[in-house]
Amino acid sequence: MRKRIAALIALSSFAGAAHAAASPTRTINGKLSLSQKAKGEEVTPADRPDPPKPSASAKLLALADANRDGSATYAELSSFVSARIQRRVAARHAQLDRDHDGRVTRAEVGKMDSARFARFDLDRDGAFTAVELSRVMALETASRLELAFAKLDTDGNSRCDLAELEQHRAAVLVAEAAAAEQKDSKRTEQAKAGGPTVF
Ligand SMILES: [Ca+2]
Ligand SMILES: [Ca+2]
Ligand SMILES: [Ca+2]
Repeated sequence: MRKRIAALIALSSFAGAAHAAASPTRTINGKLSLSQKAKGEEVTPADRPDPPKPSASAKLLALADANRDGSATYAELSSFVSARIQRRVAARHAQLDRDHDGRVTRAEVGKMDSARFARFDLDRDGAFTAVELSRVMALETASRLELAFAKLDTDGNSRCDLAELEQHRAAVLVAEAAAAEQKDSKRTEQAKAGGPTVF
C-alpha cells in the first residue's frame, strides 16, 4: 500500500513537472498574478494546489459515520468494525476447514491451544463452525472496542468527532480493538504458508 502511494506520488509529481515544462503559466499557490489575468491566462487543474489528504482518522470517520452527522457513535463504530471482521471470519474458517465439511475439528487445527479451541467451540461438540467463530470474535472485539471508545470520547457525549479521533489516533485504537482478529489472520496466513498451524 505504501509502495503504491509512493508510486502515485512519484507519478503525480512527474506529471506535474512535465506539465510545468510544457506550459508557460506559472502560479503562486494556484493563483494567477494580475498580469497573468490581464493576459487572459487560466489556471489549469495541474496548477491548483492538491487538496489536503485525509488523515487515517478522517478516513475512519468517513467509513464509520453511517448517518453522516460528522461524528461516530459507539453503535456506528461497532457495526463498522464488526462488518470488517465478519467478512474475514468466513474466509478464515474456510481455510482452516480442510475437509470442507463446515466444521473445524481439533485435528484440523492440531497445534491450536486447547483453551483457545474450547473458546471457539461454543456448543462443545468437538468442532467450531463459522457461526461459532463469528460470535466469539464479535464478543472479543466488542469488549476491546468499548474500552477504545471510552478513551476516544473525551468529552463524554457518546459521540466521537474528528478532533477526538485525531487526538487519540483513533485508527490505532480501533485497530487495537480488532487486534485479536488481525493476529488470528496472520497466524492463518502462516498456516497456509506451511508455518505454525496454530489459529
Ligand atoms: Ca454519526
Ligand atoms: Ca472440517
Ligand atoms: Ca461447536
